[in-house]
Amino acid sequence: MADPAISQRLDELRETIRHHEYRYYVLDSPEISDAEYDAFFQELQELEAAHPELVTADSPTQRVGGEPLPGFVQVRHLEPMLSLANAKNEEELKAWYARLMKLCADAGTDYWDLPFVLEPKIDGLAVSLRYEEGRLAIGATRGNGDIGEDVTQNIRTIPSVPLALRPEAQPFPSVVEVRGEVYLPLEAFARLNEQRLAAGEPTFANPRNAAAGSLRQLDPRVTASRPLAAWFYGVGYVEGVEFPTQQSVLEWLRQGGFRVNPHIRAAAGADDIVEAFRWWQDHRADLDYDIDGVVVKLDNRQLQGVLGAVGRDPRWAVAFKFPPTTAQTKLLSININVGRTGVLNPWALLEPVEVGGVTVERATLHNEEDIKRKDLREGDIVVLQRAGDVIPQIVAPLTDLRTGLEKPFHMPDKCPSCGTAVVRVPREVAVRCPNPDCPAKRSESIKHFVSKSAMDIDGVGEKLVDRLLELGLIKDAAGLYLVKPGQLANLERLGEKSAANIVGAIEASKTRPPDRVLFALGIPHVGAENAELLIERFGSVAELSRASAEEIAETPGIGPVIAASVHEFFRDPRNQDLLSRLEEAGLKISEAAEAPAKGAEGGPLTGKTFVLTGTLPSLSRQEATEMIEARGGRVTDSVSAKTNYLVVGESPGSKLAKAEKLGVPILDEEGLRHLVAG
Ligand code: JCF
Repeated sequence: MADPAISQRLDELRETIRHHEYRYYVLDSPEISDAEYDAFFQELQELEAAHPELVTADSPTQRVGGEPLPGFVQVRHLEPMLSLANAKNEEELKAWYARLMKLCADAGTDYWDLPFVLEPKIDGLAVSLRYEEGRLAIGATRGNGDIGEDVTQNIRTIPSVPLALRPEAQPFPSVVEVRGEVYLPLEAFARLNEQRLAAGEPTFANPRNAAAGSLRQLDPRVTASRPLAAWFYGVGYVEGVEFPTQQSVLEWLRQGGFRVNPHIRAAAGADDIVEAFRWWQDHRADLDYDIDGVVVKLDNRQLQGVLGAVGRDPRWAVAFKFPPTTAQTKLLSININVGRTGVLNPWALLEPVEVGGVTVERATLHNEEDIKRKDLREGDIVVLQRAGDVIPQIVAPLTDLRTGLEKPFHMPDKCPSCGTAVVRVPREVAVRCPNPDCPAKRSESIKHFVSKSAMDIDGVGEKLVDRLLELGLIKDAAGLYLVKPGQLANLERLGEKSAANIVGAIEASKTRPPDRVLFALGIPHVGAENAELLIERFGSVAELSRASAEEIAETPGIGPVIAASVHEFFRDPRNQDLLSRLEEAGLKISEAAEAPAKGAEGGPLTGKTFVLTGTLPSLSRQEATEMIEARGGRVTDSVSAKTNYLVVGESPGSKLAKAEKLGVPILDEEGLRHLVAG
């Protein structure tokens, strides 16, 4: 017989630990420190080790038990697990709603004002947990809806899953199936992939796959090492209890100790649903788990029963999906583009596919290492992802779908444009063509020169640049200024009028300020921002071209690598020649930059760099810029470590995330006004 004092202490400890696990994992509101929790847990472990006969299956120490399984056993759900029909857009949602209202009317229900429940649709794995006499008996995957796999020993390792129902779950059914979605939080997903990468193991394409891989593990110790979590949203079979509404199910789940998503809300009417959908669309990026839409459910369970299902899809619920931001397609080939600095940039030609509302047929591949790391091969089926307005990324190949005919990628050792042997830059992943006369480099340099953020020569596009090079009408950017309207008018499909316009645009570019000219030269590491800093310091391009690397490196914000790059560029006789021909053409090479606007010098914002993103409530971009510049501040386009403030309005872009990552202070319009007022 066990010592009653020991049994009592064991009960107390288990009760205490369960309570604190519930506070921590389910309510996200701990009452004690980790150390205090650990002390209780250790005491329980020691007491159980001394009295193994008193260990119970639902003891908090028993989440990981047993050895790896030889395979999964199938289990039949007591009540089938349903799925959801999709509504892909507002139109489909409204059609679903109208059909539902009609069905409700046919069923004799007053159909205006019917309450609905809206939940975020978790992009995880559906599970069903069977509790018998309040204890977790079986945890199963959805499978085909009727029969799933028994993953009980893995489900038990998820700390937020109650091993026993809390007695507050009233009424307390003798048997109940609880339905929910298991997922891997995004941060845990990122960490897991980092670890796998470091260990040379294949990475997971997305958090959903990672959660699936973690739950369908034969060794529960592996599952336990993955910080899975779960949200619960429903019940299947329930012995002897009727829940009148979905809200009452959710309330019972909360009472029973299950994690119920805090963003679940009520709605009435299609407009309400659409409004809530938009809210989630705007806020999904703030969540630490992926959601792929909103689940819309009729609240009344009796009505749900009357309406029934079509196959596995209930008529009383729908998944109102976000437009997909990922897609799968075939990687047709990996090609090389030679950039203006000679860097060989691989890019992917894809079978055209729609991602997030746009058709994509190309993706950048960054560099050779990136391709190797992801093990991308020509012919692979790949997962594409588009986040917001960003260029699509290839996330990963689907290695399961390989046929064996896929071709691994090798960086060419000769420049694809001119055939010169490429060089690997020490300590850089890049591979460069060293040939200064490489036609691809020439063409890319000129395209950069005429581009919007550089000399902004309207009408001179990529095609025209290539055509002019082909015909030998130009050799470099300076050649543009010698082109005659007559020469252009002879080109295919170019009338006299457009030829005159183009020459006019080239002519007009001569007035661009020195920092734009410097940027347009395309010196490695000299973007628009660094060009501004350099001109601020040296006054003119000519002055800068005579400076030593040390003098250049003294410029605030310019490091030795940039300084060396600038110095090297101007030492090259070809570049000196280009510079003098640009000067002859009339560009501002020796001419100093105009003094900053009156009153700005010495203003309260002198030396401060700002970046604007999103729409401000009352100031236009132009107005905000003028306000900052009038006090001596500068406004630049991209966020970097040198940015002093990010000013954020409605619908900010990726700059916000970048600023947060770099720890750049963030202001709203009011904050900006305060700062400007000093
Ligand atoms: O979050 C989910 N993935 C989710 C899936 C939420 C629900 O309320 C569901 C579901 C699948 C079927 N409800 C049903 C009936």
